[in-house]
Amino acid sequence: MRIASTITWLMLIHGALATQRVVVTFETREIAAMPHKILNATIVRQYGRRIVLDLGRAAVLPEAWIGEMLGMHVTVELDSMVGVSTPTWNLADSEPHSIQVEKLWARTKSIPDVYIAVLDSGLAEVAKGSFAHLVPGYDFISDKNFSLDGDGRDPDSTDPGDAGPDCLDPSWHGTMVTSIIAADHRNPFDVLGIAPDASIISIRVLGLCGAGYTADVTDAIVWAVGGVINGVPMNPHPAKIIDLSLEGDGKCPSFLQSAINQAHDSGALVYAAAGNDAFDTIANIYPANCKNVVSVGASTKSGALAPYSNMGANVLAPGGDDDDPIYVLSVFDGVLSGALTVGTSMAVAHVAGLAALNIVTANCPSPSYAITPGASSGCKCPKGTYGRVTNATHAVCITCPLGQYCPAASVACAC
Ligand SMILES: [Ca+2]
Repeated sequence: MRIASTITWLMLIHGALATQRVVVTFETREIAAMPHKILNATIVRQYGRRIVLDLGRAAVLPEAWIGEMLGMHVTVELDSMVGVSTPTWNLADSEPHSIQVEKLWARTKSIPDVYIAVLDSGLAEVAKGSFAHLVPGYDFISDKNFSLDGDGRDPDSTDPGDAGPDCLDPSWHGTMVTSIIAADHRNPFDVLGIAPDASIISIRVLGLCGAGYTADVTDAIVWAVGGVINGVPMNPHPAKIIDLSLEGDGKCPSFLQSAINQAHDSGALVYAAAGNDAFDTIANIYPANCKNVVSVGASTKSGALAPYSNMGANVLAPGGDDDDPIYVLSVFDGVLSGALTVGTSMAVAHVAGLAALNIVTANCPSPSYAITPGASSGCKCPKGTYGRVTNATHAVCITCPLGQYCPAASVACAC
């Protein structure tokens, strides 16, 4: 049986890449992850139970033939569909557990005066043309051994690729996250950003293998909201929304908390990933566990907590799973491409994008945000429930599924 994400896999290859590709589905992800050798074909990527095969200029490769080559039963799908631009499951109004953003787009796609700081690995050069409103960011990576651009801090937040000896493929994480928030709808891969008319401040804090120092993240938060950082010119566009699709282990460091408090006091909304460790609590995951942060866990197409998502976040938003991942912009072989990914990082981006819409529509009482830290909104879910973003204007309290951990007071504001 094939799955809904098939369409997005197919979209992965229309556009810049002209060679023929197929998606091969195995019975388990363990089998898919095993080394496979297939004559005249290249394995492009393994994803969950699937691999993507590049067949070069081959005409048609029968399913039975590939199965025989692999020595097992597999499902093979050919790439033949092009030009699909309808919203994927995580965005569509027709999906009960998406953020249902289509109707809201008829009212606004946000405005350039809404500045969203994305603290991540930066933006790939080839992706920059796919955003309508990029304003100057900054590279806050201070350690030359992590920066991969040959120097420390500088005004260029371009992601040079974060691969290294211990991580052979660059993640393009910042590009994926930012595309969920604000990809221009005219991009060649039909990735539909949630708030494409908002302005993006891409701030680089994650380098080699997607890692970075918390102190750099801390400075970047202060800078993002217009604070002073020695040696760095002031940010002329203070952010109202901060996306922290990153996680560290332990209590919230006091220096990080101070920066978050400064952002909060400036009126900025700070969203952080619950983390992808399948823990039953975020007590030891920062910045999700910091005060004045809305922590975001990942939900699946069916509305369930995603299997990798840490529990105990303030709200859930689409992060996807192997069967129904999230469609994003990324880079393959040096060129812009559509791609599929999952994670609480992607869930955070959904909430950040929604916030950029809600600031404009003012659907909620002042401050005009649907999803605000409980301290300022007074909206909290009772014990035994958690908040879930159900559409563009509401986060509602959901009863905890049996056996799942819920924090005593999750944040959710329905308005
Ligand atoms: Ca640098």
